[in-house]
Amino acid sequence: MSRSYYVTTPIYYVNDKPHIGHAYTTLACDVLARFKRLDGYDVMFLTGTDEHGQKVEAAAAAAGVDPQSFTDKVSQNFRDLLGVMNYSNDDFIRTTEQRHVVSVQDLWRRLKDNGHIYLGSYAGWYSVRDEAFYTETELTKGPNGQKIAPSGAPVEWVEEPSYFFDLSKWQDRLLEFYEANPDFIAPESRRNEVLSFVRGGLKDLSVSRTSFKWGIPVPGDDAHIMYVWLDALTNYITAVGYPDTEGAYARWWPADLHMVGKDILRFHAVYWPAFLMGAGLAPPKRVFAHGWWTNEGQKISKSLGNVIDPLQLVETYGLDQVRYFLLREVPFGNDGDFSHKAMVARMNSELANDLGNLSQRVLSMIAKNCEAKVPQPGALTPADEALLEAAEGLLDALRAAYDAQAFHRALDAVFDVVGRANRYVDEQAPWALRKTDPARMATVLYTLAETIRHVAILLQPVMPGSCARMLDQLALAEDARTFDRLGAAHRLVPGTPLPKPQGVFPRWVAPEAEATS
Ligand code: ME8
Repeated sequence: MSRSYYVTTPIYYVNDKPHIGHAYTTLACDVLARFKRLDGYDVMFLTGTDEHGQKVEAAAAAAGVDPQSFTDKVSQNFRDLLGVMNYSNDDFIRTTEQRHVVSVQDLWRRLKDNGHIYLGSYAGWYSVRDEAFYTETELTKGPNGQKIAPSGAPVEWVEEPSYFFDLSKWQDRLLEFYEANPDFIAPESRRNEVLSFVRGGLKDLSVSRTSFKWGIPVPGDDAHIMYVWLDALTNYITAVGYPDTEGAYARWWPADLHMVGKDILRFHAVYWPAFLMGAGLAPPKRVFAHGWWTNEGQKISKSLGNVIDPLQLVETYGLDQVRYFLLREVPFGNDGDFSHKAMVARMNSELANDLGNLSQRVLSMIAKNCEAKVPQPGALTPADEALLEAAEGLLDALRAAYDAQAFHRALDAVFDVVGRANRYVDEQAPWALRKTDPARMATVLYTLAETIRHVAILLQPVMPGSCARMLDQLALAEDARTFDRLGAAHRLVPGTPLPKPQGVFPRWVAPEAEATS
């Protein structure tokens, strides 16, 4: 059986439309899924929507519709985004689906049977916006003196009967688990935050609510609705067939990676492994918490009216330009700022000038001077060999970078080779060789075409559409674009006819400039 890779996004609340932050997390997973597929893995890439809980119930009430119709409608916006962003997910889970209700209730029963759930009553602070409980000491004072959660969200006092999960008993087992699995939480700084949170002691967790109805009932006690995070986290096993623990579950679980934003790390790195271990199931292999996007330096929020709509970004700058920018602009894990200026700078300098021009120049010279066929190379010089070696060495560097979720490092490595190729064009000056040494010109152009083949194959996960067009122009068959075709053994075949070259990465043109030109 081939190697498998199971990657998940958070499932997004359907209280509102998707924005750049949601698009970002799913993009990162899409790139990993595509990279692994091209590298010969069987991949399961899951995303979906989190449709229960008080926050969604309140949003439906505010919209004046029943929660089910409301979630049907808003969830559709997230499914539409998949097409807009060219995501390659294998499944889309909604927590209102029957398969999920069955799965969550089964997990509950296991936890109950194993003695980890007991009935009590909760009196404390709750934030509907975060769907999280807070202790008094975690709260701070807001601008009007009211209590607020660390996230800035308002909190309310809640007192009601509640079932509890015995989280307080899991401190040592969790710490042992983190110790034994040093790669479980990334990046390192986030891992340290989780470790110190757990070392500080854990309180039992309220896992049911009685004050609203929109959720999955507790088996055997309908007055209680399951805490939305217990419901939501379980999606990751529902999608691989749980409660059936053979078949798909045995194939995919434990997940290789849960990708999340830093806001929800605690749920994934503390509660989720404890629930799973409590139910006798294996915890996931890794949780990566990425950073936060701001818009032109400002926090993104509905009240500021600066929410970035991914569809609008794509319409303005182009899909692959946006995909590239989001993963290139900041080291993955750090916070990032979206600005028009930064977007245009990367689009014009790196994509249009460095990569687009390289390909366009080389292919035009081949079209003009080599009868529009892959040129026939002669003996390679050390300069040719150095460039080819750099291109052929990329795969190993990229594997390491992607396994560490270091998207920026992967892109840096590829663009380093693009830079070398551009310098090589200038040094070798194939246009001058046309008259003086056409055989040498053919070798130089061949070396460049082969470098472009590597670059375009390796950039497919990030810019699938544009790279497909680049590879079409090298007349590379669809089934010759996987990573096992990289390297010297599968070089371009001299004499292969090439189509007419076309630009792949347009420069940004301001709308007014376009109108007057
Ligand atoms: O938390 N920058 O759903 P959610 C970067 N339903 N990423 C951002 C972002 C920003 N400004 N804003 C949002 C939930 N995100 C739960 C998850 S999982 C079992 C349940 C991304 O709709 C980021 O991935 O509030 C963050 O973790 C997620 O959206 C929160 O989405």
